This record gives sequence, C-alpha cells and structure tokens, in this order.
Amino acid sequence: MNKSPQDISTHIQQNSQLLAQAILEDIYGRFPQMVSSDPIAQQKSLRDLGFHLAYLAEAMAVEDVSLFVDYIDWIKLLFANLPLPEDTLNIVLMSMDHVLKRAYSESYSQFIAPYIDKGWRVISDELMGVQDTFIHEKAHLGTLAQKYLQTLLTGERQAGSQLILDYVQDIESVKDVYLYVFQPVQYEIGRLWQTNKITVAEEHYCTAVTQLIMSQLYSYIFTAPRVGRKMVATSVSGELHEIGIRMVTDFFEMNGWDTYYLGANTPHQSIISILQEKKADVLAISATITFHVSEVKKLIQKIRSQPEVASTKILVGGYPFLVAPQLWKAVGADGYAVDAKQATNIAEKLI
Ligand code: B12
Repeated sequence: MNKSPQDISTHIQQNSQLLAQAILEDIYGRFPQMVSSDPIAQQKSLRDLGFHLAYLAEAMAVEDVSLFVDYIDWIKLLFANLPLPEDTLNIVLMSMDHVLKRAYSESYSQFIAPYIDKGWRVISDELMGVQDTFIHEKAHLGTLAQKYLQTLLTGERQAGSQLILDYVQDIESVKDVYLYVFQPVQYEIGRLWQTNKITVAEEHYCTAVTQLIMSQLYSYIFTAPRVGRKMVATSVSGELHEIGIRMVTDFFEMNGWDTYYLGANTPHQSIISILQEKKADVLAISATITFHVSEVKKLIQKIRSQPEVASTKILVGGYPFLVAPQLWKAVGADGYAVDAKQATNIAEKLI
C-alpha cells in the first residue's frame, strides 16, 4: 500500500489527529501514572503528539533523519525542565512506536523504524539535550551581547536601545550588531524559554524590543550606493519567525540591493506575483519550524513551473537548514547560507 517514505509521511500528516488520539489512548492504557482527567491537559498532550508526528513526517518527507534527531534532542531539553512525570519522553516514544508499528505494519521496519531507533539513541545519550549558552563574553561583541541581554531580561528597553545606538556608527557596525549581538541574544532567549527560565511573554517582549531597535537603525541601512540588483524576501506560508529573514534582507540592502521584504507567513501566489512585478534576481525564503520545509519545497516547485519567474535564483535558510546542511538541495533551491552575511556572498556568486 505505502510505497515510499513520502507516501507514509503524507499519510501520517493527513491522519495526524487520529494517530495522536491512538497514541494518547495507548499511553493512558499502558502507563497509568500518565493518565490525566483534566481536559485541558489532554488537549495539550494531543497537540504535542501532533507536533511529534509532524516532525517525524517532515524528516521522512525529505529523508533526513537528522531533523528528527534534532527534534528529539530539543524535546529532551524542554521536557527536562518541565514538571512532567519521569520518563515521559521514553513513554511517548514507546507509544508512538507501538501505534505506528500497528498502523504501518508492512512498511514500518523499512521506513519508520530507522527514525524511531535514532530517537532512542538521543534519549539515552547523556551528552545530547544539554545546551550551555549562546552568549560568550570572549566572542566578538560578546560583552555588548551580554549587557544587551541583561537590559532585555530586566525590561529596560530604553537602556537596551541606547547601548546599541551608542555602539553603531556605520553600516559595518550595524552588520556586526546583527550577527554578533541580536542573533546570539535571540538564540539565547529561545534557550531560556525552552529551559523554562523565562515565560512566553518575556520572550515576546525581548523579540519586540530587538525588532524596534532594528527599525531605529534604518537610517544607516538605507545609505549604501545602489548596485542595480533586486531581491524579494519572505518567510514561507505558516511560518511566524521573521527576524532572521529580515536580517538577511537588511544585509542585501546594506550591500546596495533593492529589497522587497514580505515578512512572515506569505501565501505562495503573492510571492509569485511580486517576483513577476519586480523582476527580482533573487528570492530568499526562510523557514524556522521544521514541518514548514515541505511548504518551501512546494513553493519552489510552483515558482519553477511558471515560465516568467522560473529562472529566479532561490536561496533558502533558517533553523532546519542549519540542522541539515544538505536540505537545500532536497527542496530544489539554488543555494543556502548559514547567516545573513554568507547569504549575500552566495547570492552574488549565483547571479
Ligand atoms: C522569537 C521566536 C518566536 C516568535 C517569532 C516572532 C517574530 N516576529 O519573528 C514567536 C513567538 C512567533 C515564535 C513562535 C514559535 N516558536 Co519560536 N522562537 C523564537 C526565537 C526565540 C528567536 C527567533 C529569532 O529571532 N532568531 C534570530 C535569527 C537572526 O536567527 P535565524 O532565524 O536562525 O536567522 C539567521 C540564519 O538562520 C539565516 N537565515 C534565516 N532565514 C534565512 C533565509 C535565507 C534565504 C538565508 C540564506 C538565510 C537565512 O540568517 C539569519 C540571520 O543571520 C527562536 C530561538 C532561535 N534559536 O532562533 C525560537 C524557536 C525558533 N521557536 C521555537 C518554537 C518551538 C516555536 C513554536 C512552535 C512555539 C509554540 N509551541 O507555539 C512557535 C511556532 C510558530 C510558527 N508557526 O512559526 C523553537 C524551535 C525548536 C525546533 N526544534 O524546531 C525555537 C528554536 C526556541 C527553542 N530554543 O526552543 N517563536
């Protein structure tokens, strides 16, 4: 019946709710310590099981086990810092395994087991799931990053802004602040949220302050002489993370390109329309959440099928592309970059 990992991946995605329900019943049936009669807790468990299945399905769709390994490692750290019964992750993976084995008996060992087996290895590996910090005082601008993070965590927006404005003097210093202050500080904020040290509200506050200060730097960003190149930048449909792609866009702008930044969660057809209208040399697509990678692939396929825009050079980037450095090829892009600086270098080579 199911002939390829992609078939099974699609099937898992389409039946995610039913599978999540079956996994929850399996957990409750076999592990009484996990049973909760609170309907809100049950809903949260179902939502989380849906996430686990989505990450598994996405890794299978692009046949890259490292995406699932990274997810299990991430969830291991997340769960370790939550008040959950001991062994929760083991139990969840055991029940996922059980239900998927039953549902996909014929193809299970060939296509699903390799992923689940890697998941087990991550769970038993003491070294994984441990993350230190993204802020290193000895790194370039490490002290500024440290001080800036403190202003965010203590709610001193004005002081944070002043720190950055005092440092910035020209385009090169803006680039440095982006890469060596804002980026590691955003990663650190993510780590603090993941390890339950700050709340979602605090994360939102920190992110909003960084976005505000990025806007305050625009008098520097729009000063570079024009080079006659155009780029369109967007986060893929469904994706709400936008600071990374905004930084990428600003680096292009600072290198003299005319840029059209569409923000987060842009529908495919609007992206194609703007590519036609602007006759862009490059399209930069960002995805942060791994289960949006298929959307990136679909968008690229759609662009390639429209003669007017088919030859636009396409760059991809964001979290899953950092985890799996070959993933850009699987989605049909022309290139990928680890950060905003490398993005401009690669684009200049591609055109
Ligand atoms: C802020 C934030 C949010 C905000 C985003 C707001 C906004 N306006 O952008 C909000 C609250 C919406 C959010 C939501 C979620 N988030 Co969030 N978020 C973050 C956080 C803390 C910072 C993101 C950021 O600004 N990074 C800084 C930028 C500069 O880095 P970057 O994106 O990597 O970009 C650089 C490179 O990757 C590259 N690049 C990026 N795009 C592109 C594109 C191209 C073409 C190229 C060439 C290069 C390139 O260049 C960039 C600049 O150098 C991260 C932590 C982290 N590690 O990133 C978590 C994080 C990404 N979020 C996470 C999660 C889980 C979620 C949610 C699922 C939470 C939930 N349960 O609802 C949702 C998903 C929402 C969705 N549908 O998209 C996890 C993802 C974990 C995983 N394994 O997948 C992270 C890693 C947090 C963590 N440590 O646990 N989040």
